[in-house]
Amino acid sequence: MTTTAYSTEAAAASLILDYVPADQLAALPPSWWQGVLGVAGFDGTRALNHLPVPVTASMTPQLDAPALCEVWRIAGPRPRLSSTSRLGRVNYRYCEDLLFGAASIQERDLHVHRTEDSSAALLLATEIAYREIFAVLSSSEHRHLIRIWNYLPQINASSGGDERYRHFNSARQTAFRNSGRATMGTVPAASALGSPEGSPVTVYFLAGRRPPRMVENPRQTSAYHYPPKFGRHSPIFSRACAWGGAESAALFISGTASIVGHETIHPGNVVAQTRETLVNIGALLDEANRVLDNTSYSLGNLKFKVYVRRPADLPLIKATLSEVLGRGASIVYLRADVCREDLLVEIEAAGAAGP
Ligand code: 3EB
Repeated sequence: MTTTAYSTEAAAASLILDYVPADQLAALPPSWWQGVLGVAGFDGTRALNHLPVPVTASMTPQLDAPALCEVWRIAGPRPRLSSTSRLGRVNYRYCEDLLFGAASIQERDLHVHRTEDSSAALLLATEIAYREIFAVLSSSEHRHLIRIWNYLPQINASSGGDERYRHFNSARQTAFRNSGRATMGTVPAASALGSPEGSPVTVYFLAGRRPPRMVENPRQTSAYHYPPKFGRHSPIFSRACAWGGAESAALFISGTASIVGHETIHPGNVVAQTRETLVNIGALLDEANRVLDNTSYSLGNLKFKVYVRRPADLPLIKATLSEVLGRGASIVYLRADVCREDLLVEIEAAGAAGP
C-alpha cells in the first residue's frame, strides 16, 4: 500500500489518500478504520459492504488491475472521528477539521413525471444532492467545501433539448445560489464525469472547518467565467485548491483536460490532449507555488486519476504519461465519458508539497 501524508499544521489533522486493493479492505483492523473518513470505490460498492465508514462508488470502471478504491483518512495514533452519520441522503463522517460525505440518487426513484425527453429528474437529483450536502455542512459547521466529485449517467446525452451535463450545471448553480453561497472565486475544486446508463447521480466531497485557498490556471479561463456557448449556466469549480498549514498543505487539482482559454484543443488526437493536460497541470502547480506561501508542489508528489473516454486509447495515454511522470507514478485509470464530446481524456490529482 502506498501512502502520501498530507501533513498540515502540527496540531491539525493530517489527511492521507490511499489507493487500497478492494479485496484487502476486509482484513484491515478496527484500529485502522478508526481513522478513516470515507471510501470511494470505482466499479461499485460490492466489495465495500459492511464497512464502518461512509462508502460510495463513482461507477467509472477501472481499466487496469488490481481493483483499487480511494480511501481518505486521518493520520495519527489516535485520530478522533465522529461516528458514521446520515442526514437526508448524505452519509458522512468527520474529525475536528475535515468532513467526508457522499450522496447517491437514482433518477428513476424520484418519480418525476417523464415526458419523452425530459431533464426534470436529473435537475431534481442534482438539486437534492447539493441541498442535502449543504445541510450537512451547516449542521456540522464544516462549512467550506474543499473538493467535490460529481458522477452522472450519460453525461453527454441530450435531453430536453440540451446536453445532460449542461442541465447538471444549471441545477448545481441553482443549488449554490439557493444556499447563499458564492458561485465564483471561493468555489471548490471539482470533477464531473459520466457514468454508465442506470448509475445513480453520485456526489462525494471533502469539506473543512477552515476554508481552502483557491488556485486558478493562467492558461485557462476560469470555468465559472466560461462563455454561454458552453451552457447557459457556467460550471462552478476552481481549477485547484490547497487546504491545511502553509508548508505542507494538501493540494487538490480539479479534473483537467486539453482546454486552453475556454476552447478544446487537439480534437481527435489523444496523445496531444494528454500532453496538453499535463502542461495545464504543470501550470497549476507553478501557479500554486507562486500564490501560496512556502510550497513546492511538483508532478512527482501527486497521485492521479485518469479518466479515459475510449478504452482502446489506454496504451497511448499510459505511454504519454510515463514519458512525463516516469514509471513509478501513482495513477489509476478509469473508463468515463468526459463532459465535452471532443475531450478524450481528463486527469485529476491530489497530493502534498514535497520535501
Ligand atoms: C473543463 O476544464 C473540463 O463541471 O465540475 C473539469 C472539472 C470539468 C470539473 C465540473 C468539469 C468540472 O471544463 C470539465
